[in-house]
Amino acid sequence: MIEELAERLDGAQLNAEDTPSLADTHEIDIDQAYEIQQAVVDRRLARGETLTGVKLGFTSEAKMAQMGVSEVIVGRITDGMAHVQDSLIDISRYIHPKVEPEIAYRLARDVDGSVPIESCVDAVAAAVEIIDSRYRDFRFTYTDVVADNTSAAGYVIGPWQEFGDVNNRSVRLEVGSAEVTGSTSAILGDPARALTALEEVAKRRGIELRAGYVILAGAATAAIPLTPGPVECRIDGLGAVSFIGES
Ligand code: 0L1
Ligand code: MG
Repeated sequence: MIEELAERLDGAQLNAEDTPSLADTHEIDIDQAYEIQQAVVDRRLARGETLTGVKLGFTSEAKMAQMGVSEVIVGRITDGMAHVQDSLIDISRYIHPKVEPEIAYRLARDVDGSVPIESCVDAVAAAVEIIDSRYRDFRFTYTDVVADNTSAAGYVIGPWQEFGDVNNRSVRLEVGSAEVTGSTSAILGDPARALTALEEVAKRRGIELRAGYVILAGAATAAIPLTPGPVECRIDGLGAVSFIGES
């Protein structure tokens, strides 16, 4: 079942075609969901992609309450998802992409539990995450979204800054004429808490946190649809990150 469902999710991503919720036809527990995620990621790696980091989801109280869970979810990001700042991004490769303003951290050393995770981080940046659930109409259960690598699809990182406190910073994300604003404190009350939450889940799920990895700490606002045209995310004190979506 694990490989069959991973194949289905991987095919949905490759063909940019949605698929029904796995929960419609399968009973999957959270352990199996992370196994499916691993099998999905393994397919990307087998095609030559490389792991570049990890991402967190469900980092706002509102989203946890909506999903009826009390734990963040963790997915994997690869170089195949990475886009360069100010580049043109072909959004036709996605099914129904949305964007989220995020804080990105960079690991300078492996996280092995010997020192606090904060001391493994050397840089922080404004980032935009592109999420693209492989499920029809973004309709999924908690285990569905874990299996689907937490909707990971793309990301753009702004200029790296020296690691420091980035809580209570205002956030603005613009996609054409659509705009959403918020604060970095929406990420678990302080984005630094995403680091400890990540370490705990990663340890339990056997997810490695390696030197050089990017950590996408979670959304600071609700996601908004990614449409063709300019996208810019600005975070107070961290500057801006932007790209242009083209269809
Ligand atoms: O990165 C995220 O916060 C999204 C997690 C998955 C849920 C979704 O696709 O909305
Ligand atoms: Mg996100």
